Amino acid sequence: MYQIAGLFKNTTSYTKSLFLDEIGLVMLVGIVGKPSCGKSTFLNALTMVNAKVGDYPFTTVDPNRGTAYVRSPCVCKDLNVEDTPKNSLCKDGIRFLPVQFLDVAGLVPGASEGRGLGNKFLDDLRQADVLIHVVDASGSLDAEGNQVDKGSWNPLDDVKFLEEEIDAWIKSIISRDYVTMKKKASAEKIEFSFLLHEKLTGLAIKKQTIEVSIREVGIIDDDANTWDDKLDELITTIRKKAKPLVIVANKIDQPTSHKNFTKMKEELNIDIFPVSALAEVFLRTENENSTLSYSPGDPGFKILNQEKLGEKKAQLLEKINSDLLQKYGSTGVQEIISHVVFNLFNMIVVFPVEDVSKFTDKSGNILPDAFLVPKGTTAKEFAGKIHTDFAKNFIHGTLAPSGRRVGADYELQNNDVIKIVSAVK
Ligand SMILES: Nc1nc2c(ncn2[C@@H]2O[C@H](COP(=O)(O)OP(=O)(O)OP(=O)(O)O)[C@@H](O)[C@H]2O)c(=O)[nH]1
Ligand SMILES: [Mg+2]
Repeated sequence: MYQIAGLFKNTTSYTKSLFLDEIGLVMLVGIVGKPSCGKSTFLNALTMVNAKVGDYPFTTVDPNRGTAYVRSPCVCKDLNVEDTPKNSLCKDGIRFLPVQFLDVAGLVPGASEGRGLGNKFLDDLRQADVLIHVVDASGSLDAEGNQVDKGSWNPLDDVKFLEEEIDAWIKSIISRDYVTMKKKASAEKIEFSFLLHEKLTGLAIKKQTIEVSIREVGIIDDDANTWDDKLDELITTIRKKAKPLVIVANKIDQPTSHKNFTKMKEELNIDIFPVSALAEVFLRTENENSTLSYSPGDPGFKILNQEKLGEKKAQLLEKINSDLLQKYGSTGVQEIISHVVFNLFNMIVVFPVEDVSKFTDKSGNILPDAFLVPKGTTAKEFAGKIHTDFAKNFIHGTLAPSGRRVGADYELQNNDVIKIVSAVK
């Protein structure tokens, strides 16, 4: 049994499945933004890893990593069993599935040409499935993260510059060999999508994403003469698909933030999430100190020990309650994980087992692993995520508790419990 107090730390109670990271079944979310916008605070709010925070630019140089958990109703309730999770946690019939977060150094204009800490941090983000752009919604920092008069900076400029900078980074990778690629394509009749996929392989960009983007912008894949004019548009299209950006309006607790948040929502016309990373860290810390009871995502808290809390913190809590929780419904941090996993990526949860009558693995653990996979994943693709040999030698899948046999093309459903039967022992 895990301890509730340890649930949201990177605790030892979270037993890692052997193959989790190796096969990329855990999503990786990169946290980006200009210096001092609150990236490390946001990581701490999600994971309580204690990354260093400072009110000066470039506090973070080397990336910080942490695990946060997305919630999903667990199948244990429907099956009426008490589970023994291994790769995730289960509390009161809710599974908490791990999602990895990476907080990197701040991004300043011109980083792709080496300014600030240059491209190093972008290279740290190569494997990220999605990027969260933390924006200082209070508008109190310039482009370099230096403090300016509160509200005097327009956060919309941050959104634009970050997109441009990531595009410039991808372009710099392509540019190195662009001329050679074109020559090769013409001489050997090789398609652009093939060459680009090879070039961008380190960024974990799928070939299909490149092919779709090429079609979308109207480039002819095997005609190098059509590439130049649309190259910038192509890079932006690929970036949007391969590294989608979620915008977080951080420091929403500040007086100048609401106006900027509304303006950003109107002008960008996309989902923007109001967040106070600092308030979330405070609430979670006090929960761990047992002065109050608070669970991430809760719309409120309950004070447990007024005396230990002290007057100053009690006043701060009152302010958090009136200016933040009552106004926005929560600190906003937990919603972002759900949004990324279930709205943006359309993930479903699948439970692989060995024994379909007991829902156990080889060691008798009940519903040990729960994996997030994209909706539309087939039984065979899922087998391949567990082990490439399982896909190659796939025979069939067996669903629990029905015992129904399913073939390679069966599309997995949310909360499917499945045994993969393959010729590999
Ligand atoms: N009011 C308020 N302050 C915040 C919030 N989040 C972060 N801060 C403050 O912003 C400052 C910078 O926070 P960091 O988390 O170090 O910012 P960063 O983006 O990681 O900065 P670099 O590592 O230098 O790029 C600190 O003083 C934080 O306390 C928030 O939600 N509200
Ligand atoms: Mg930092």
